[in-house]
Amino acid sequence: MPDASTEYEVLIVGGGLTGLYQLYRAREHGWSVRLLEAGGGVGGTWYWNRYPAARTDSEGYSYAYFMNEELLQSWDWKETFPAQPDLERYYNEFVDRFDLRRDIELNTRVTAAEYDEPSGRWTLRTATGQTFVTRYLVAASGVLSVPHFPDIPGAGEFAGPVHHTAQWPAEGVDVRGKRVAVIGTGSSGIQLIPAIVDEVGSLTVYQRTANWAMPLNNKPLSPQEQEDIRRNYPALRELLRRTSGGFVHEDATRKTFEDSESERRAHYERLWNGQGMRAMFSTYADLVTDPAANAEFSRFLAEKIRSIVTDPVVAEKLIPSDHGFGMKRPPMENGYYEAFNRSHVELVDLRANPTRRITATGIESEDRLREFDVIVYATGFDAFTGALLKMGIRGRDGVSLNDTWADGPFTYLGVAVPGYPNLLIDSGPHGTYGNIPRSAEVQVDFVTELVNHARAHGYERIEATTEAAEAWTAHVYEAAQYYLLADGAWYVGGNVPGKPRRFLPYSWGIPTYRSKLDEVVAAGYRGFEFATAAVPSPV
Ligand code: NA7
Repeated sequence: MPDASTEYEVLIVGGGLTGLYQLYRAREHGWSVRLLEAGGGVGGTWYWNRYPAARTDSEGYSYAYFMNEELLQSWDWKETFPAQPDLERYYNEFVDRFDLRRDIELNTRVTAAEYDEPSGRWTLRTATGQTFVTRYLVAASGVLSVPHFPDIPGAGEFAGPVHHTAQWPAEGVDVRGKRVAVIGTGSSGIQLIPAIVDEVGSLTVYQRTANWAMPLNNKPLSPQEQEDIRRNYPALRELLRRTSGGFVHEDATRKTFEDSESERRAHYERLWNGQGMRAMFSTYADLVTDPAANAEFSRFLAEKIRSIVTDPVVAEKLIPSDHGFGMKRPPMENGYYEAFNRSHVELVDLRANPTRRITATGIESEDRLREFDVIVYATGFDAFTGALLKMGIRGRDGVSLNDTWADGPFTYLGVAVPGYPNLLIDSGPHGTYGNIPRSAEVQVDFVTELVNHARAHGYERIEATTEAAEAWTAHVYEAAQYYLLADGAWYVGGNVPGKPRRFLPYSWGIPTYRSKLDEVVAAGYRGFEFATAAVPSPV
């Protein structure tokens, strides 16, 4: 038997928006539960990503928790797209309002999780030497929670401060008048760059792949707009359940070339002036399936970039040449392209001018050494699988999840893995994707009812069958053949060297995912095997 220092029915790993919602549900159903969180506070993404101008690309009111009317009615979103401090405040208020904090263990990073077949329990060990025992291990460890640091020669030699956007210090980073390097031009770099451009002495942006960023067009919400939002939550809830990504943007139904050139142009302009991720969903139905349609919209965006960036050489470097709009998750920007018109900003194109090494004083490229006071990595995450594979998960017979997933993840519904009984996944590969709270709530609600089903029937073990996981994994991959995808996209594992290239999210849309889960429930949890009391240990 494991050395049961502290035993629970359910342990949730991760105190981001998904894990907190799971804890809320667990409490509602009276489970014996504890949530373990690596950070010093709650909020996950919104605890760690404290870099200037970190904010959501989802409209805040669509990003809220929707399960409690009082909570909805009592929170005002001050801007369309809330910034990190507001979101961190929101999750703290959530935790306090529902008295969840007493079940949360902060500064507790899980480093090993081992399944013990005779007892049917998981034993978790933490970086601080604690041991927890649980029947159900619910992983809510996030899809973008393990920062990716590129392997650049000499990386440890730089004498000045080095920061990753996803590990930004709470006290901030003093960049005033400093020579700053930013490596990476994904969503994080594209938010950060214009936010610090006025403060820095000089800014050098290291770009490996140019990105198609569109204006976020954030704005403050007036008291009247806030009131309208509060009044319209029932209709909004319906809209968010209907749209494929759980966003406020309606899915396009028309195809690109059904419209004339001038109609297309007018539509594209409306999207450019619209807010948030609208272009991703509401451009045309064939935007990321038909290469000609995609090229048409990408050309429009390229013109926009040329019209903003005054140096034509820099403008061309900022226009992606290897992928079209939407083949990677598009960043939203606020003054990003304009930043390159400033005389103290330099763009280093890593494909034309690769990095040789990092030195004590700066970054040495093929052309020359550039000296810096601060280096910032905005180099993204080991997405979807990173957090699960870092947790030291070992299932039946001590088999490591890293071995089981060596060629890519293998799951049933993105929730369970054969050979790993009672491991339930709330956020990981093969689950939904889109406006994260909207996709997470579907998965959390399913996991909650799955555990309730087992409890109601006196079962103590839940395990997905291999056949069900094979069919689900094939279903997940099938979606990939319909989409135009960039090789380097993090949702195919393309951003982390050595990671298997696999299509990682469930991309048939949240409504389809929900209906698949409903079918599984209606069929008596088809694809799962349940067992009553665990195999008794030999005396
Ligand atoms: P992303 O979108 O993965 O962006 C990371 C950036 O870092 C991207 O431009 C990468 O270039 C770049 N990168 C990665 N490795 C290197 C190396 N070795 N050298 C230079 N540049 C590198 O992460 P973000 O944090 O910006 O955004 C993640 C998600 O968070 C975002 O999509 C939203 O959903 C919120 P690459 O394109 O791989 O060539």
